[in-house]
Amino acid sequence: MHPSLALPSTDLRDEIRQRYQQARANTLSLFENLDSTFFYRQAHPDFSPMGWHLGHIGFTEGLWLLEQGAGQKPLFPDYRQLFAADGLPKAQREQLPSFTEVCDYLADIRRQIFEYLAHAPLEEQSWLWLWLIQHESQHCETITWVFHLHQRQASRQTYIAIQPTPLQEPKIRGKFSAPVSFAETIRIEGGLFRCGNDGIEALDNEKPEHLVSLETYWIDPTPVTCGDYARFIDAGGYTERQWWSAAGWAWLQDNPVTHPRYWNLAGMENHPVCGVSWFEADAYARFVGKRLPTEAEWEKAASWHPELAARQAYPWGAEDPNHQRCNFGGRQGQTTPVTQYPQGRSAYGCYDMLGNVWEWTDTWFHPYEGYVSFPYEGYSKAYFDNQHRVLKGGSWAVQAPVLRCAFRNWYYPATREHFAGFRCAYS
Ligand code: AVJ
Ligand code: FE
Repeated sequence: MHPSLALPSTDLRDEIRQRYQQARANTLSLFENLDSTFFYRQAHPDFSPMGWHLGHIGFTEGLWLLEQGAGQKPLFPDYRQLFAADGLPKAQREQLPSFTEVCDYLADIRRQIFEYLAHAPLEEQSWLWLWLIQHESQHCETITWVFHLHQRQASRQTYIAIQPTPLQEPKIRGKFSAPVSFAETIRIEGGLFRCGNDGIEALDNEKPEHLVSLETYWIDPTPVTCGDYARFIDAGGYTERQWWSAAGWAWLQDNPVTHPRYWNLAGMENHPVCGVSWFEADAYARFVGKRLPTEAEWEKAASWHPELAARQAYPWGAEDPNHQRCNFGGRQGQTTPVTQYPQGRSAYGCYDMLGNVWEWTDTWFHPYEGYVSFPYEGYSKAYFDNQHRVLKGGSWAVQAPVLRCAFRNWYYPATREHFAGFRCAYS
């Protein structure tokens, strides 16, 4: 995995510097021509203002590399309370310095970080440098959806109905609650599968690698599309109790939604559904007589190469993500049709396993046996509470450093503001 990181140490320092610069350029591009109310204001009570995320990215680098790593005194003690993750409640994060001031703060920290990089003990520390770039990448994605929430609120977009595409006959026998095409569902042979990631870039929750025993299962070649999902809506999916779990139905009564969060259908029939809670994903899967895949099932479909009998870092092999393989890095500004990237297919033939939308799985976020926290206890451990579901695969808005089959994201099942869809599986 990441063969370029196995280079001799001067090259590794250059490589890290380049990756840091690339990540920062991506981050700052999210703020170009930004409406200043978007910078300072919360778009939603659960999420911080965009400007806060920017300051927090700098603060976190300073904390781990300059304070913990280089042993320096806090550089900007006045910003600690504001930008630390455990500093202020989200509602109190609107009192921000200006964009220019935050940029100066970030640049000052970066200057010192690059001085430190010239002599930092990378032999024992490269994982921390790689952790920080993934930290920044994840906040970039949050910045992007906070931006989208603001934008949609500003333009008050509403649900527009579309014509569903004609139904195809089911090709596989079984008792299905709704007509749906199983023709292209992919069969994945059971057996022992190696899950997780012991690579240098792995976050704490990906480690250690371990064997999981899977029964033979079938998985959809693409995420569920808006066209597919429109049938669920039109068939009364949001009003019929039968498709919903008890928790899902209770959630729906408290949150009477009628379509996904990012639902604007004109011309989007072949795009993946984006902005659904886990409950909606689960209800849709029941509606078509399927279920959500477990994390291990998803990971095998994405990474296992049956002919080579080998696991791959990316669905297509070992080559780093690029724009021929998947939709990521905000380049498209939105989702793309689910079959747009044939070169990104997994060995089993699944499209869009990386990029486009995160995919909900049936698995609760839990530690693998032998889990050890880093760089701090609260990064993952605080969320091993059987209240968060695992999502896999990354969205169109994630940066390359977090795109890989083993990466694990997690949210409460009720969260639907992030760029998440799902694909279905069955046994
Ligand atoms: C893994 C995306 C849920 O954004 O809350 C960022 C990642 N943790 N800073 C989040 C994270 C600390 C986390 N998610
Ligand atoms: Fe953070």
